[in-house]
Amino acid sequence: MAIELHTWGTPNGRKVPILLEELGLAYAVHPVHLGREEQFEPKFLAISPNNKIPAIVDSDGPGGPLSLFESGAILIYLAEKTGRFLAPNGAARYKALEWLNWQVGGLGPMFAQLGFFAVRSTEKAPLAIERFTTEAERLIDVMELRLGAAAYLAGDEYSIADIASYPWAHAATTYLAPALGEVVKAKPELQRWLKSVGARPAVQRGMAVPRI
Ligand SMILES: N[C@@H](CCC(=O)N[C@@H](CS)C(=O)NCC(=O)O)C(=O)O
Repeated sequence: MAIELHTWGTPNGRKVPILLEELGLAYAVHPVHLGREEQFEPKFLAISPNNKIPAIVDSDGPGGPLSLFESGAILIYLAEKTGRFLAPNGAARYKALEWLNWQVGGLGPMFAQLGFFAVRSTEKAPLAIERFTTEAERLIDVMELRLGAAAYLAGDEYSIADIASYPWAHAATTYLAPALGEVVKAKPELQRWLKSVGARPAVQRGMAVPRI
């Protein structure tokens, strides 16, 4: 049976389809239109009580159907279900979890706040824009430093940490470009990584989900 994926076309929404594409798992997409507030509908809240995408339902879960929200939990679950993109033990596993948590707790929320204050809001709050621009630039510097020391975020291997971070790093060059300008262009290691991860066919297919 296919995995049911509830998502929308935002950076957080694209992490799970990228992994599903990488794994070649069958999945059915259920778009949750955020602009129409479908994330507050009772049938979605039943699987994602925090009213945020992404969420999945796997009818073939451990001991029966399993619903999950929070992209980090979903990526770990799918990686462990298939034994791919997350080392089963050892330092490589913890490095991947470290950078995955860095994305979920840092890169995602800070970039999202930057998008809200600097791009989407019609009212411009200078202090908030300055705060989140500085923080976004700091996180970009952290990523540049890490990718100068390792091919991928977790080390030598492409992992769920890269999958989680790619849609947000990509957003820094597209949706967030009005706020961040040429900042990413000046980071050669980040550019190398963006090119290499973005060239993967599964990443390209996942980034196009959901098709509306
Ligand atoms: N920590 C969550 C963040 C998810 C998230 O922020 N999703 C946003 C879209 S990018 C959302 O569903 N927003 C709807 C809302 O807040 O009402 C994750 O990684 O899954």
